[in-house]
Amino acid sequence: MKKIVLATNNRNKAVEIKQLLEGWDIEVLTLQDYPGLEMPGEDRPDFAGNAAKKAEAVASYTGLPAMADDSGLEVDALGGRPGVRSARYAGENSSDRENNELLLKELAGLPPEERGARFRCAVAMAVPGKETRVVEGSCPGRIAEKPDGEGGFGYDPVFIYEPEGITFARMSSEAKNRVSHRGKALQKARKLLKELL
Ligand code: ITT
Repeated sequence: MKKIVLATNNRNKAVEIKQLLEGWDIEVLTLQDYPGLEMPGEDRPDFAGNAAKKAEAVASYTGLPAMADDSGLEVDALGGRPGVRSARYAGENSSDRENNELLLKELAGLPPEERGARFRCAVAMAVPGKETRVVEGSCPGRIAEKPDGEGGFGYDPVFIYEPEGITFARMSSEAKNRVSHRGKALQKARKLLKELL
């Protein structure tokens, strides 16, 4: 059976990615299968560069095809922040709750029409001996005035998906996957995988 390694330490991402590869004749390994592997820092200015860097590090360590996701939230009123720093927005080891609190504080007092934002995701596929390929997806929405919902992870409780009028944290994982930045990027990544594997 063909194998692929998911180059992420984020369990929630791994679950979403595995759901989207369900039904494929492919064994999905994760970084937990390679405890000796140290991931490189995410120091590139864009999602695509960071995703490629993560996937290439894992492909060269394991000798197997690797898939990495780099993603984050861009808020219009903050000039696109937190962007590539989304995981570390409120500090180096900040929790989802701390990041969400800081975001709501920075946007305090802004009316709904000035709370526009988008999630973005780049998925990179690195196959030893081949050129790395990157695909992207985005999902527009609006930042809520307070957190709402228990599902998802990260900024999901404060991100309102406009067509439904509810936060990602209130949507089922299937419904979120159908419309999310990661879902869209992974639909494209499925095509890439067919070509590359
Ligand atoms: P890896 O680098 O190990 O994959 P990470 O959590 O550090 O895991 P990123 O550097 O790509 O991942 O940071 C992305 C951050 O953006 C993530 O921690 C969340 O806070 C946020 N994010 C990305 N996708 C999201 C989603 O679908 N829902 C909510 N928040 C999301």
